[in-house]
Amino acid sequence: MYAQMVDTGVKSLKHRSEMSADEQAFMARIDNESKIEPQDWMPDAYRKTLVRQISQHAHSEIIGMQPEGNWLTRAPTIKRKLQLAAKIQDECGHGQYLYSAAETLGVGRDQLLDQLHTGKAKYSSIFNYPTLNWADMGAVGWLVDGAAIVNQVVLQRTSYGPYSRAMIRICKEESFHQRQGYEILLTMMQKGTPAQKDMVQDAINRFWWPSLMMFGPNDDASTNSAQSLAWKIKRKSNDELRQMFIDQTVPQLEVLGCTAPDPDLQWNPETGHYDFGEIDWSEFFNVIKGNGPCNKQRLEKKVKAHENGTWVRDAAQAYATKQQAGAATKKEAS
Ligand code: BYC
Repeated sequence: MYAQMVDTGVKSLKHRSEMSADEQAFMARIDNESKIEPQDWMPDAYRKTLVRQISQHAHSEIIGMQPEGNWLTRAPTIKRKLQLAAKIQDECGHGQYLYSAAETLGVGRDQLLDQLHTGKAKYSSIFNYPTLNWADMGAVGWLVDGAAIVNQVVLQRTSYGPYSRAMIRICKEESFHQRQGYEILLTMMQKGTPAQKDMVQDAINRFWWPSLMMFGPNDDASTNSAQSLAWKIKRKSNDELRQMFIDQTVPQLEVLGCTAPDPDLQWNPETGHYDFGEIDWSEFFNVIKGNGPCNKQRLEKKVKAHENGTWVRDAAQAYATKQQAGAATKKEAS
């Protein structure tokens, strides 16, 4: 399960001289920072790579609703509940924009959903961890959405127009999510009981490393990076983004008065960055293979929700068919 079965066909980077005239013209547009649009010619592997990444991104937004949905009925106040409900609805909207962006590449939404439901497509590793206490809602907003923004701000400059434009809208909303998460934690740390403060530290302890894993494997193990960077689908490498996230997050951690579960985390005045400890990559690869704490549960819930929604899709389809038939009759009569 979760082994990627969407082969993009990229074996190695092509030298410019090996490229066809179409590919060379395409690369010239990439070099000039022109956006590639749906009707434009593009290499087949560029299209496949985009479908892979955008659909994984869409699936992550949709599956990512589950860990937070778990706390909707237990939010501590009505305001917290409203904020959380709004955030979860935003994530659903992000999934829809992203599926629409993927569809511009000639793939159907049904096909993408089928890949998710049958375990052929991946979604972000982070959503396979459980949310065990209310502080987890803060940690998800602050760390998970925080990591997502670092990645997505850069993706606003991705070379494919519809993906880039979806990212601009999404980033605005993610920024609100990150702040609401941080504010939950800050309130618990400043006004909470000792037990509530312990919950915050516990949530950070559990979400710290998985958040760092969101950026993907180290650059030397990142199979897709070289080609995706050459096509400017990705604009920064996994390790660069991870470092940016750590550098901006540690000062916020200090304001909270909490610590990271990493004894090697320390400021390095020579590099101007934080040094940090080794990520447990065996855990990461195990999670993306389908063996994380919640993979099975997340997928089962998603498939069940899809099956339960069959009547809604059928009703919408019947309505659309009726509207189309009505419009055709009117046209004939006129
Ligand atoms: N989890 O060659 P690499 C959100 C896979 S949701 C799972 O470096 P790439 C939110 C990777 O797919 C935001 N799999 O890959 C929602 C590849 O396998 P395949 C989610 C991962 O694509 C609700 C293999 O490992 N954000 O914010 O060049 C509530 C080798 O990796 C992961 C996005 O989706 C992972 N973490 O780079 C709250 C961002 N990492 O496909 C919040 C868009 C790697 O070859 N995606 N893999 O079999 C990207 O920017 C890139 O796809 C990645 C990976 C940086 C994630």
